[in-house]
Amino acid sequence: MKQIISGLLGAALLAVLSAAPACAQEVKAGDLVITQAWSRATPGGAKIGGGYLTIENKGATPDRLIGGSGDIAGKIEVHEMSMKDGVMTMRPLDNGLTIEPGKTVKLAPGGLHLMLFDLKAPLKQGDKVPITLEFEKAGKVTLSLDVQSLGAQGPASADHPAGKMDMKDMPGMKM
Ligand SMILES: [Cu+2]
Repeated sequence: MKQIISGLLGAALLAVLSAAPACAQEVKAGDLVITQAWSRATPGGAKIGGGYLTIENKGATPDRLIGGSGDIAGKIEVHEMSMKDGVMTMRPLDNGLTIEPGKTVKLAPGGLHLMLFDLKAPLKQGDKVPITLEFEKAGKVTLSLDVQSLGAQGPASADHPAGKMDMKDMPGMKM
């Protein structure tokens, strides 16, 4: 399994890099414009997944992404990934993610992301997974994540490099 995934990784990364910007869906909510909402397929049995999107604030005041929900997952959190003492770690943004006026915030592998916990079913390539995001000002916004290929979800992916991060809070992430 590991060999197959690493073999696929290069091609899959290319596929994701070229496929993700092609997501044409644009969701407007108040002053916010959300585009390129996507996710990656999860291997069978995986209980967590990631979600990525781009949020532009066209208004004059800041807004904050404070949480999310969806039938697919028991819980959705906004996470930030960063290097700490040479180790990749991630943490939930307890105070939410601020989108300053005139700014665009991108959630992408290796950085900010949505974390889908307790997946009710695997994410499959080609699926459109509806989720609801909650913003402080714009309120609840429903959109769907376009699920890209499984290969990009491999253990060596930039998103959640297995073995390089502190996973004690991630019981579902034994790969
Ligand atoms: Cu995370």
